[in-house]
Amino acid sequence: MLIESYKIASHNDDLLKAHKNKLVFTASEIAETETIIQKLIDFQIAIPSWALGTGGTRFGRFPGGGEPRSLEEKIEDVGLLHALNNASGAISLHIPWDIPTDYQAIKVLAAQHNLKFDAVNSNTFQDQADQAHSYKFGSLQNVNKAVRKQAIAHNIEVIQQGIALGSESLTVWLADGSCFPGQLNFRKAYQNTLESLEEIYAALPSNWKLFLEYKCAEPNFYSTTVADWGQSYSYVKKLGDKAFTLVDLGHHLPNANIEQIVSLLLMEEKLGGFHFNDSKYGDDDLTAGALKPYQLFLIFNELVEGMDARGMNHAKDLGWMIDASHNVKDPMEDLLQSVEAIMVAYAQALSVDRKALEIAQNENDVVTAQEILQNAFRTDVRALVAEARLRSGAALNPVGLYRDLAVRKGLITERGFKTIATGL
Ligand code: PSV
Ligand code: MN
Ligand code: MN
Repeated sequence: MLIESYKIASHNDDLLKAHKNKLVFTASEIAETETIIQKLIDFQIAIPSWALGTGGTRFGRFPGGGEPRSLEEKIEDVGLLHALNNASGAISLHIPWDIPTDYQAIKVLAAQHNLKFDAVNSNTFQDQADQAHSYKFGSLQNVNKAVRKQAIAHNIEVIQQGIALGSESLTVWLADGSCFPGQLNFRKAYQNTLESLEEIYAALPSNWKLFLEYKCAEPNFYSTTVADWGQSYSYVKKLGDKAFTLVDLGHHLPNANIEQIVSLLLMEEKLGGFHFNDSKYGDDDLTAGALKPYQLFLIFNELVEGMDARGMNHAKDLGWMIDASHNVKDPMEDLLQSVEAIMVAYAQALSVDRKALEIAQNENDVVTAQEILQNAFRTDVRALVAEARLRSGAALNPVGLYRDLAVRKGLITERGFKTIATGL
């Protein structure tokens, strides 16, 4: 299924007048809107291949229809999102769920949809049918060297696959840890993990990055071997210049100050990228910005401040991705909503009066500092985000057009109602 550009153009024509009125008002409220719009046009958020199907919990799964049944169809789905918002120009593959049979054909298909291959993700948290050793008691940390070797070899194979596709980074998320006190020698688990990561790191091409995610709990419920940003930092610091910490918003203990973590990792030159989602209780993987939009804004506020302080390119120097699960919504609609929420938070952060904030901070004027941030957060920037889409040939209202064109219905007709996408 394709969304022809004339359909987008006619949708935009219908909404143009109302949009332009809002834009004029927004421009009267915010300085340098042209610079902000250009930054929004450049900003792309990768879509993970595992988020295109319905998720589930251990209590059940309620799939919608027309889900992608193959890597090709996953690429087509991301292509649809990108056509609608021009902000989802990359797909992140999970191996072995997404192994291409014909690399050249997959690359051609992705290029037809203007998509790049973002980070490749290894999987040592599940046992595959043909594997010799089980990951029941961990992978890179395992007390058994043969298991560690198998997990290392898998990661190196994922790098090879990524090279063939044109990816430039490997994301490692480990389920390793323990469920009961005494199960694990923490020091040895750390050392085994470090040695394993060193072998993987040695296989990275010179232009590649390794991202190490941390997660406070689950699937292990007593300890996780890369549990928080400090632990991830201590590994990536030892690994070398190509290794970075990856922040997944759902992987923190309650009330963690994620914006401060981001700021310090950036300062230490060890922030690699993001997995966006939102949560109330744990790794809920809900739509970005659905519950804590102010937190999302504060995170972007630190990102913009820290990246500008280091002269970094917002669009290119960090990895931006969604990592979400969709239990009750159409995954495509949810992903469009997440991208919109991320763009809004980014635009708000770009609109912060940094000079005034710095003066307020230096004068310990707490009230003014708070006013500046809250003012940026409470100013409606949606017209700027929409304008960025309009200028790049995407839809003024992506979810609205997705519904008007009955995209899901078309996918069900094409693929059938009972489809199961591979994913979390
Ligand atoms: C599990 O928590 C997880 O959601 C991690 O965040 C990874 O990024 C993802 O799975 C895919 O491996
Ligand atoms: Mn993640
Ligand atoms: Mn997660």
